[in-house]
Amino acid sequence: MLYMSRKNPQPRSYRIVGPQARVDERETPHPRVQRGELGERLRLWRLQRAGNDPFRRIFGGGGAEADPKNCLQSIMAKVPEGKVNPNPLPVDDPVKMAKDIKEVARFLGATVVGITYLDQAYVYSHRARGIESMGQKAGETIDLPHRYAICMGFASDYKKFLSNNSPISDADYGLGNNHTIPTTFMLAAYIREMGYPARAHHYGRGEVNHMPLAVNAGLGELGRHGMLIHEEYGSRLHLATVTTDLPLAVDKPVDIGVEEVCKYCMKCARTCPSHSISFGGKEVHNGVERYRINVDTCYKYRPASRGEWHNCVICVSTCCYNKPNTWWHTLATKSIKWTPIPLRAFVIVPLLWLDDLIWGKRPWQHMKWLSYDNKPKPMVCTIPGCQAKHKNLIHKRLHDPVPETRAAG
Ligand code: B12
Ligand code: SF4
Ligand code: SF4
Repeated sequence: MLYMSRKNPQPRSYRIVGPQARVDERETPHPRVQRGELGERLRLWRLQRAGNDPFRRIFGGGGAEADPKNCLQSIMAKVPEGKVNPNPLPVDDPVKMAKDIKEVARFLGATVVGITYLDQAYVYSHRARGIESMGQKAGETIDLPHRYAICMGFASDYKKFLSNNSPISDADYGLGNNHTIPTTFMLAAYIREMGYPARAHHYGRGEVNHMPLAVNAGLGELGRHGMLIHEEYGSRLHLATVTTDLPLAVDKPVDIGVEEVCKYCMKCARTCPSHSISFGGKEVHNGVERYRINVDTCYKYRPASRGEWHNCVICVSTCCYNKPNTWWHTLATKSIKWTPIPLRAFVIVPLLWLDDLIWGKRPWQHMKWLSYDNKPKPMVCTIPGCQAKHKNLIHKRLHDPVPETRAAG
């Protein structure tokens, strides 16, 4: 079925240009990799990626090797949904209710919250996995008739991400994913106890594409690297959603200047080790004009970690919006936002110059934590007798926008 999104004002970081088809979860990257459609090497990597790292094993990056009983994601995916209280609390003022629900979401652990209508275009059409306890079967159609989406972001640790890519950034990424689980679970349960249906969509299980909902809910804008950028936290926000019928006032999409910054910056495209982020413009896909990454090459880069890490977060840490929460970061982002659109380039270009000068063209920090140390390790060559010191695991090369040079680099 095709959907034409009309309910919200058009955000600046994307444009609806035609009808959108609901995405079949079975055709999204993880199930495709699991079926071997992106090659046997990647399929095996996904199955055997746990290694011995206890963080990776508890945070759900365990593949077939880790014990699911030690993993919150596996446990929570199976917990059935509670009943809706048959005596609903009357809601006279959806504006006040929205304010209260945001406060509850923050109290329960979310860093930022916004509310939008649940656009059916962003509900998966069919589920990839069956969950017996929920009475759900793999391959069946998804019916999620809720009216609202409460969109939440959970901030990762700025410093730990700067160790990218390493077991330290990986542990923090895994923790962020897991933070989404209890908060959405408790918020959905809280709303059901108020007498309204509600469902948690978190890292353990979910039926929605969080990103477009979060953009519509005003959490941020879509960047060149294909992710949501929040004014304060950049892209180091894990996203999660609670869908519900509780009457709520909705938020509006925001303009924080990402549209102009991404035109000049391109830092993520220069630093992406797999060349998955385009130096070019937006493209039209499924009725939406937006920046889009090469998903296959991004995914195929993961086994390059040789077991050191799981999730590449280079584009998250590199993004010039990814800064600690300080007065000078607020000053920089506000000055872009408050400058009239035609004049923004005059603010952005000097700020980007400063960004490269102070933070480096490829932000990275040497870090030690527990027994982890992200110091580049020399690659051990398996050719008998070879004495050469090969390249290390830390990718620091910058790419050039010219395609010929990129291919050579
Ligand atoms: C599969 C998946 C991946 C795959 C494929 C990514 C992709 N683009 O599809 C791989 C393994 C490559 C991947 C990588 C990463 N991912 Co990922 N991924 C997902 C997952 C589980 C499903 C996405 C999906 O359904 N894709 C299939 C179709 C829909 O993809 P698509 O057409 O290319 O559309 C993408 C975007 O354009 C956008 N989108 C789709 N339609 C529309 C419409 C509009 C209007 C807008 C604005 C956007 C939009 O959503 C899609 C997801 O990126 C989501 C969680 C979720 N349920 O949303 C997380 C998610 C998108 N990933 C996330 C992150 C953080 C990452 C990584 C940094 C970490 C990592 N290494 O795993 C990298 C970043 C890569 C990048 N630059 O985008 C976050 C993004 C957070 C944010 N601030 O935006 C999410 C939301 C997980 C979460 N709960 O926080 N991921
Ligand atoms: S996650 Fe890594 S490989 Fe994928 S787009 Fe970002 S920087 Fe590139
Ligand atoms: S690094 Fe620059 S170009 Fe890439 S998403 Fe962030 S602001 Fe946009």
